Amino acid sequence: MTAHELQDLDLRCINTLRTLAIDQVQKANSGHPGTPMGAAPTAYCLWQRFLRFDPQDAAWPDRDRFVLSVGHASALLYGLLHLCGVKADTGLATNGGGLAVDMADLQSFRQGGSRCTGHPEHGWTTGVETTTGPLGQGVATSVGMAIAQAWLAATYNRPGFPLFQHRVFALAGDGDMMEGLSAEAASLAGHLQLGRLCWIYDCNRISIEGSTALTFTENVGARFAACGWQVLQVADANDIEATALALKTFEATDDRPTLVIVHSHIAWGAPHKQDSAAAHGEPLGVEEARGAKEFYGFDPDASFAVPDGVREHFSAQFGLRGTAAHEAWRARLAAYRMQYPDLAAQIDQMQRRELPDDWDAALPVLEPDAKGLATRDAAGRVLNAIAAHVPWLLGGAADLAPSTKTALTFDFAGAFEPASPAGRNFHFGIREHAMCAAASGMALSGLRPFAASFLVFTDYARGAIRLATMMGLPVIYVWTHDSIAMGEDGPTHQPVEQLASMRAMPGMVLLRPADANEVVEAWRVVMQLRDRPASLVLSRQALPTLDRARYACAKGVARGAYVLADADDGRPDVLLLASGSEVALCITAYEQLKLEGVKARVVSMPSWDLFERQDESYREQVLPDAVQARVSVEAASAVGWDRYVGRHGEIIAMRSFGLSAPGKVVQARFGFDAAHVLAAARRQLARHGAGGFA
Ligand SMILES: Cc1ncc(C[n+]2csc(CCOP(=O)(O)OP(=O)(O)O)c2C)c(N)n1
Ligand SMILES: [Mg+2]
Repeated sequence: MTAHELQDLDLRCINTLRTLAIDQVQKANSGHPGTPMGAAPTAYCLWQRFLRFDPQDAAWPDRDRFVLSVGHASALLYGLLHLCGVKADTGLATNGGGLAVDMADLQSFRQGGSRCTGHPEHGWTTGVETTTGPLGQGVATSVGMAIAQAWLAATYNRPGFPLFQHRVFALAGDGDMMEGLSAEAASLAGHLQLGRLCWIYDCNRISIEGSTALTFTENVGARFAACGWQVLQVADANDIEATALALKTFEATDDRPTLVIVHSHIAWGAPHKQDSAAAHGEPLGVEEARGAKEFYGFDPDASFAVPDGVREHFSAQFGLRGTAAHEAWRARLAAYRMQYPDLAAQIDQMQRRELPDDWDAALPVLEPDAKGLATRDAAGRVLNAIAAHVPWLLGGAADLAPSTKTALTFDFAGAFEPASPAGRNFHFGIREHAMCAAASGMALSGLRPFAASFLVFTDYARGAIRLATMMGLPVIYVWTHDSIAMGEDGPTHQPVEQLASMRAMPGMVLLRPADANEVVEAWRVVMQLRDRPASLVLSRQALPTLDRARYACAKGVARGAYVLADADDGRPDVLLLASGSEVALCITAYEQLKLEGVKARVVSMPSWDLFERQDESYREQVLPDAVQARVSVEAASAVGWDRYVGRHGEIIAMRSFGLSAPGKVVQARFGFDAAHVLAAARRQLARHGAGGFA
């Protein structure tokens, strides 16, 4: 093939990506055609000439990652997956040929059931490395993927066996660059010198409201340079040789991440809409689409056309390079397995999200202790006991590790820093949102990350937590200082509504253990989750370690709620429900009621989510309908507790923000003491009478 013919073929492929995007959006009458048209050459150059990705096996652990951070430009990604012939993961195949995205999917873009969803959804469409759409999330998640690569390489590569050497690419837009999240993530990536991370910024200077001249006039390149990135410019997106040169420069740089700023034109080739916000988020329209196709030299009346030679060209470059690289990797792994069987077994287990046999060998059992310890302290001990046996359990806090007690303290843990990328303690800095997005990226690469901060600061990270939950990633969040009882820092630091909002996130397993032994059981539950994240919600203040000979065993935590203390005959007249630090108050009230001859039951409810998944008979056993006298106690928003106490039960909860004062004072001020629980129990008994047990 002559250079001229090759150029012609490249252009034909690029224009096919453009027209497929135009047609997807046009047929759906919904979507974003402009950026797929403008960024098609950039994405084409990356996929065709650089990306190492086996179309036969999109889950190959050492594949290069491509993150479409401009999630609204999903039509571009679907065109690429289709033309590259990427095969669907087992279980995900739709119709003919088992492609990740087949022609029928393209033609039903944004319709129910299509693999071509409005925004790319990980786990639904093969080849979508992470769910994107909320701007900034993709690039921030890609930082976690690059962290994972560095850690995997430092931990498992051996001389002659570069098992993990993939690169992580993200395609970003003006919106990604404006979001604060990307600034946090870029700062972290620059500090960590993630040399295998490359963000490509499709700079078309258009967003929804018009030109970025309206709102975004900073020098992005200078900002990234200041963060320690290599910054490269490509003056014209259509010049794929210039893009290739920039990507080669990236490949040759291993001591810092690279930002390639590619100057492009939104809706390039559309006769009237090029360079206009009108091309951002609505179909071009029939005439405009025809005009663009004519401009590209395509038949204006054809839709979803794939000209001769296009698929073959993708298969000859993208396909061949990927399959060859994967093949070489397989051979390398086979030889590695002979020489390092234990390490290979770890890699297998990690990729399958399994745990080593002895992961729970060192879990402690704590003796009763009236003074007790804070659940954050207990959790720190348990985390260390587990992490010593699970090499890929790693993470850190957003500059709060001394408070969240999440430091791994065993001597071989180390800190993840540029000079020590096998370290397992991460210093994410005061970047809660980037920390959580990075944790998602790490989980997507097979690691088992934990991320920690104060519960109140989940507000800063919610966007990333929400996507992790949507993707079903087994990230472990450790949220401490879990109520007003944290005290003197005052209402700004005292969470109130965060518990309810975290419980409202579909799929999130939230656990708020009541004492040290519940913490052990909570960790046992969390570690065994494979398809959803968990939030461990922990106290700053000490909580008594309950006497499990006197009260029920903490194993009940696994069922979400359990009868901790009961009436002697198992027929209580009043139920006291609580989670976390308020359980001990209920126990005190229970003992007092017992002395008075009142039959009470204390139900510890560390996790509503887990409880709701129990069968009806268990739930009835714990919360019998016959007993209507009910009190719930939780130092957080009342939202949701009526589900468990009924319309006529009593909810002791927070109805305002907290107060700056010592924890005990704040607790008493808002009614979180045994006296209030007792008074409420008596009111309930007076109202409902004795339990309805026959
Ligand atoms: C966090 C977040 N805020 C707002 C939006 C809505 N939104 C989608 S695309 C877009 C404009 C993005 O501009 P740009 O990245 O330049 O994309 P282009 O218009 O060039 O396609 C906005 C505001 C979003 N998806 N995510
Ligand atoms: Mg733009």
